[in-house]
Amino acid sequence: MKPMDVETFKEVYKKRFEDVYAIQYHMGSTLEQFQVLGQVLRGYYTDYWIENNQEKIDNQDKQVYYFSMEFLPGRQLKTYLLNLDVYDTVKTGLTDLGLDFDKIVEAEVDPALGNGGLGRLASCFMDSMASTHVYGNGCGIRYQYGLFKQKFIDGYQIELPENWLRNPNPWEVRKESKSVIVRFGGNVWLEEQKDGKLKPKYEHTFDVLAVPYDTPQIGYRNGVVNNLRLFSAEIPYDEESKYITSEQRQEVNSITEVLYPDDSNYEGRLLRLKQEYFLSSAGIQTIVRYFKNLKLPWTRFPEKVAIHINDTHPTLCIPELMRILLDEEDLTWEQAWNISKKTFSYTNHTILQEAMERWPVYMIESLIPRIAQIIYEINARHIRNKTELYGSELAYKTAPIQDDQVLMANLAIISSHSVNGVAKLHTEILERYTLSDFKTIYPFRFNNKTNGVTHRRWVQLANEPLSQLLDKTIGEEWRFQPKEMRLLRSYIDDESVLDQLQQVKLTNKKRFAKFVSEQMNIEIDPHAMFDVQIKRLHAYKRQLLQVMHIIDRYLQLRDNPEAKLAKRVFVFGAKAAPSYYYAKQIIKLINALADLVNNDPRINDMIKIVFVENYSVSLAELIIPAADLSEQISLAGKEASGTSNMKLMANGALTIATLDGANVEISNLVGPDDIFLFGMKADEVQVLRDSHAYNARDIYERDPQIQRILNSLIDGTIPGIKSEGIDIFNSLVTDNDEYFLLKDYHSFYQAQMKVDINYANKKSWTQKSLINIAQSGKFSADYTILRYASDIWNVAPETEVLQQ
Ligand code: 26Q
Repeated sequence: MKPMDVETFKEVYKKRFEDVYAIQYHMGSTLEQFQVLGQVLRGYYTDYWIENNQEKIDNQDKQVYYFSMEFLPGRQLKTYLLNLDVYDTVKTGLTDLGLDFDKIVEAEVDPALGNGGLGRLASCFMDSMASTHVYGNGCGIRYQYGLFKQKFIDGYQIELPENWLRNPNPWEVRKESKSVIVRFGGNVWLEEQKDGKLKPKYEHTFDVLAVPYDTPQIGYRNGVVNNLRLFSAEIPYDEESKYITSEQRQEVNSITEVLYPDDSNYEGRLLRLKQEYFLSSAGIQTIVRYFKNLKLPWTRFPEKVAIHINDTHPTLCIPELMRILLDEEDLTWEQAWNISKKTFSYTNHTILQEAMERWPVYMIESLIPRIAQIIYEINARHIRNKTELYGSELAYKTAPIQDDQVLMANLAIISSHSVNGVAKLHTEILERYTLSDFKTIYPFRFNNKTNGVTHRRWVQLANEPLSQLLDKTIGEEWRFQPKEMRLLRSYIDDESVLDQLQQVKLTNKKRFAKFVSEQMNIEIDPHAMFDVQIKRLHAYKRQLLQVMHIIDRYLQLRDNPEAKLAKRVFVFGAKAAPSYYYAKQIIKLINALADLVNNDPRINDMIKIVFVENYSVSLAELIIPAADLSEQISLAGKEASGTSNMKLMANGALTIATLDGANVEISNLVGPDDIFLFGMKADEVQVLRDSHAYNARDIYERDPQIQRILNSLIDGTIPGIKSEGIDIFNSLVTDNDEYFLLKDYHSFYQAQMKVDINYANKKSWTQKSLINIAQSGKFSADYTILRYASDIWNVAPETEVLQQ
């Protein structure tokens, strides 16, 4: 990498500051200081970026395009500094100049262009692709407003707009000259050409300009700079655009105005469909333009391009590529179909039926008529071919069009060469149940790719004290090769290392405690156990199960302040979809319980509840290193993978978990002594549900412990709640407890008591924590990406530094 020394950096920084703001650098605001640092850094990395873009054209290496409606990158500054190997130089330089490095870092906005797991995964993958030499290009939407800002008012969630682009974003580059037109609506018909071929003709279409904004994705000290391309919808600036009405102007702008805030509940809104086609069409046109520059025959397209679709949201990429190949490039259906199938691959992220995308045919027909025709043709051919081979029942059951709806998963599966789940258990459930009909027809199409997380962001940057301890103890190789963290295992009986590990945790807990004190006015004891559940609020994730456990402890402590229970701080971070009424009631319940518990002198500060407002990537970076216990308590069979489980593990938290998603793999890696398992297994849940024998009211009536907890929801014990208590009570008792909380409660409670006992023994707890850290390297997204690269995308990165 290019050298940069502290003195040169300081000179360049000062000069740039004065040029831009015409004041001395120390007179600037933190935001101005950040902006200038951004510019200086950009000046430093653009050479690499240009070089990489040129190499891409010269070498003609196969490109991967990762399409996702969501990216959740978090702040970029520290990642750039780390990966460019100038972190210490810049930090020292700024400190020498009398500036506050940490404050400058915090001045960057955290782009919230995603809801949760799926978006964050996309960003971990962008980081890992660059770091493992995979030529990966992210394709997404530059929403003007990201996921809403969450506020609590009187304990209720209020949503405020997240205007993340208020200040200039120093990393993005607007590439107006690379814009493309996306066509909506109008009429389309096929007209015979002179050569006898049919060509579609369009009239009265509504044209939107897709303007790309590029952000570099810099690899870890390897000179690779990939690209994240986000498209923004604008009015085309030709002569005719002068006559556009203000309604039309508004219609264009609305396409990329705001991210849909639902993460596990599909709602068939026209605007969402517009967003999906907008991304698909803009991205595919860009790829086609790139490929045409290579001047190769179309049959070689799949050799040069792999297109991955992150869940079904960008599935319209498939008929869009077909459209271009058929209509604009004059390929036959068979040629186009073969090329498409070899090019596309699809990841499924959910088993929840309510999250599956189904678009009414009439919507697709009126919004994108030519695409509708292509989907009809895919459907007709599928039924014809598969009926011949497997009979009509299977053919119809797997068809993309059913009951006048387009089932996006079906379309994605039949048109791709690879379908993967995101954890072993999840893939098994897909193959055996959810998608078993497809498994019959395409037995080799399915594969598993367990999710991963980037250790650069989640350990190296978020947890500097731990990173230093690792360097000192096992050397620095783990930074390139996260599996090397396993070397830590041999220090399991090293008192000094265990002591230092405890110190690291304490340091991180103090940092979080300071934040909680300053921002929330709650004093928490850094020696208490920090028990953390951070994820979207959803019934299947069972935040309510943890609430039941807290109420249980609270009531016990109120009866007997001397009860033998560990002192705990319960940390929650969770946003609810604005329309998800039940989830919002649970938020109110947690806040009301926090009010009660945090201020009740009778329990001697043995419990504190900290529900952080507006949970985000940046807050995760603060909370995760401070966690002792990681709550992964979804109903078995519902959480596709989970990724906070991996991040928490890597930071030395112990996991309390059901055997769901990637928890199964965590459990296998650490062994039964170093994880707290409880609850029904996925197959037991299935059996119980199918038997229709579950009776929650019965449990409530017979079980005094559960009865007491649930009664506290309706008898005034928690003064802050109103109708919420009754509704939540009813969801469990009257509506038969859809997610089996009452069934799993005792097992959960037992596991929590075991946690208490284990926590009392500091040394053995720290040993368990050490094992968790040591084993977490296996979940590096670098390895996940290498498996996508070799098994799905068929690209062979230069991996001299990274072995799987
Ligand atoms: C779909 C249609 C209309 C509007 C919104 C949506 C939509 C948006 C986001 C549907 C789903 C999502 C997000 C899903 C998600 O985050 N799933 C999580 O993905 C993680 C990464 O694989 C897994 O670890 C989690 O288990 C899974 O819940």
